[in-house]
Amino acid sequence: MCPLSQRIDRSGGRRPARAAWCWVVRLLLAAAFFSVSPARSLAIVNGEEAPHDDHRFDAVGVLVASLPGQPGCAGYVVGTCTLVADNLVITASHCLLRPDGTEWPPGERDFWVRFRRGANGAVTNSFPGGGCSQNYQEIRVTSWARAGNADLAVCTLAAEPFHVEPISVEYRRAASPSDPIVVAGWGFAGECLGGGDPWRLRWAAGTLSSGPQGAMLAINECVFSPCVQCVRSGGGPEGDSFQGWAVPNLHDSGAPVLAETRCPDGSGQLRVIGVVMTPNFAPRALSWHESGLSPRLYSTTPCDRCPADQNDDGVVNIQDVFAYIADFMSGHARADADGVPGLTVQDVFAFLMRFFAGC
Ligand SMILES: [Ca+2]
Repeated sequence: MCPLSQRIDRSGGRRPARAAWCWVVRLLLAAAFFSVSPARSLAIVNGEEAPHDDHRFDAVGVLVASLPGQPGCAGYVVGTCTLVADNLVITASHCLLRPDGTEWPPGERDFWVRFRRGANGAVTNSFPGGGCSQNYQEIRVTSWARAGNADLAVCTLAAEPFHVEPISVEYRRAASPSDPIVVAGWGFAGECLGGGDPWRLRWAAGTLSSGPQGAMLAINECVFSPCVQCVRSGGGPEGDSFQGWAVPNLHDSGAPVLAETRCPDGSGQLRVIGVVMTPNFAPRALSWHESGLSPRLYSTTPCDRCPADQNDDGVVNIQDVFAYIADFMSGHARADADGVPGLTVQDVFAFLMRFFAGC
């Protein structure tokens, strides 16, 4: 047998031969461990913990339900959500519903959003369950609206969180199956549904699944049955154990599906392109705009794009004016240019001012 702890050799002589093969076995086991672990860590199932110093992930909050009148820290986790404007979070609407899919009667549940960065700037990257603490921010949801045709909801918070920058929704670029994505959520970490360590903010990189990307984003081709099984290999750049797809788990419902844009200054900008509905699918954030619901959401200009380059071809010319007119007339969210949600004539003026200002 191979002992788990090394006994100190006080004789000063050579170690017995058995100790030599023990170390070989240990080295082989260590090599096997380190060759498997990094690959597995690339999926959100067993995903990597969000770094404390990456402020972009501060906008990803844990959604908590409590009995009326009780604080969020006395409640239970129902999903994940993302701050997309000063006091608005987007999530999956089923997180806010009863298990049978109907709405809670008025006054039967309060909802709260817990952000990992406290008002003092410190980060607590885990939800402690029951018990209250001052180390993070919990803000009550005062109202919420949901899209009738998509599993999307937008919640209005009672206050704006301190030190948390919203992640803008992406309305301008259509997602393609090969796009790299990031999923960040507070769900369970295990390879089986509901298994593993819950309620630590983790992220995972991957690509969207193959196939046409309409109102729904297919975020992986793996299933929980009850553990992760992938039906075929995917196209992920990292080639991880789940074939390059981010695989959400229980309580990752409502989590953002994020596209990362490389900015001219070398930084990376995250933008919400969808919201996790199941481990396999996410409705596009654009569905909210297309549903015409209130509160409206405004999509900021990506950091790598000139605001006047409406057709995204890299140059600013008269074609962009035509493209803007077409977007405005069709009601596309790309025409929302003035920073105020919704399309009005003020957006036309805002676009023309950008156009004549150039880039
Ligand atoms: Ca252009």
